[in-house]
Amino acid sequence: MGKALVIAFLATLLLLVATAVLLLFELASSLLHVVSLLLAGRSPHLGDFLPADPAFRLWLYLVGVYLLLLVPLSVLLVLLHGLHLARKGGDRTFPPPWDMRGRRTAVVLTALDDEAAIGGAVDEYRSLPDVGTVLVAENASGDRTAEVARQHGAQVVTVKGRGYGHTCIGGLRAALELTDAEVIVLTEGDGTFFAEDLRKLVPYLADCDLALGSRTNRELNRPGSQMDWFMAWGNLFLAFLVRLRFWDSPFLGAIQLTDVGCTFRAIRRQALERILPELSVGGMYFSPHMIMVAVRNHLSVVEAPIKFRERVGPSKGAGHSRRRAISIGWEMLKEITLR
Ligand SMILES: Nc1nc2c(ncn2[C@@H]2O[C@H](COP(=O)(O)OP(=O)(O)OP(=O)(O)O)[C@@H](O)[C@H]2O)c(=O)[nH]1
Ligand SMILES: [Mg+2]
Repeated sequence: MGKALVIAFLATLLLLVATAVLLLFELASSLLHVVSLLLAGRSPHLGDFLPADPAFRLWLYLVGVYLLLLVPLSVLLVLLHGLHLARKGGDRTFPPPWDMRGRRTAVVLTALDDEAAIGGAVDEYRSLPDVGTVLVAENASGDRTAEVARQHGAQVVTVKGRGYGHTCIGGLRAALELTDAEVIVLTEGDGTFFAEDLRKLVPYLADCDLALGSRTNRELNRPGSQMDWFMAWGNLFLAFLVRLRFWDSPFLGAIQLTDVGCTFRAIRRQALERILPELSVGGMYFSPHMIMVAVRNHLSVVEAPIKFRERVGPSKGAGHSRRRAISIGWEMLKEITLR
């Protein structure tokens, strides 16, 4: 049902936009008609201001019926159906509760040509008491990223396959293979995240499998961060689509999500072992892919706001340019809607 909900929602949005554009054209032509009447010395009537095309009037009528009758009715049915299912118990499972004290933690940092940022990032994570190993997942850097990471005490993992997603998957796999960590943290080596925010994410693992960071909280965004209005609206919109995709009436979505592109996330070892074979997206839209794989595998996923600041060094992702952000957003939209 989730897929149908997302497609119906997007189709309704498109319908609204198309109707607004058509309405503008119709109003413009009515206005021209009124001006021509005035120039001819005749006084226009109220009807002269309204769209005259009978086909367009029929269109407006049908759209009106759809929006005022069919949409509210469908929303009501979906809500009631979901509430009914929830009352019957549903198929929810909960991970066994965890005592978080002394849990061994490994941190995976993604990095590509991040020579300027990686040293500081590695130092920050290594200074945290619970963090054992810091891995830097790296592949095609043309600069000294790997060398600097090693100098600062990180273990460098050379990942096969270019791209952000391949890097995340390779780094997560290496954390399972090379360490005995019970908590695995994925984050970026570009300096945008605060290592200390692990204290906000990891404690959630006492009661859930995967704790996601969210960068869309205004109060936690530092000046110069990548999260401008466009990125914030885009992430909130796509996060809403994920909620629709995994619809749950009592909580308006099986997962409370406000950001789909935040790399900073912490996961229990057993949960990662479960989903790793299904992680397959190599590109920049890996983040929502991992969230969706987790929900499909019935992992319990919690999101928490974290701080976000300006990047050190040149961006390779959505912060690079508006065009790049739109193309990544489009890939994410397809992933959320069609997969
Ligand atoms: N190894 C590797 N790392 C990558 C690749 N693409 C991106 N990264 C890293 O993954 C992280 C995300 O890329 P960023 O350039 O920060 O993109 P972004 O987070 O969307 O945008 P900004 O933070 O604004 O720059 C960074 O740590 C990059 O260095 C890649 O192809 N290979
Ligand atoms: Mg980044």
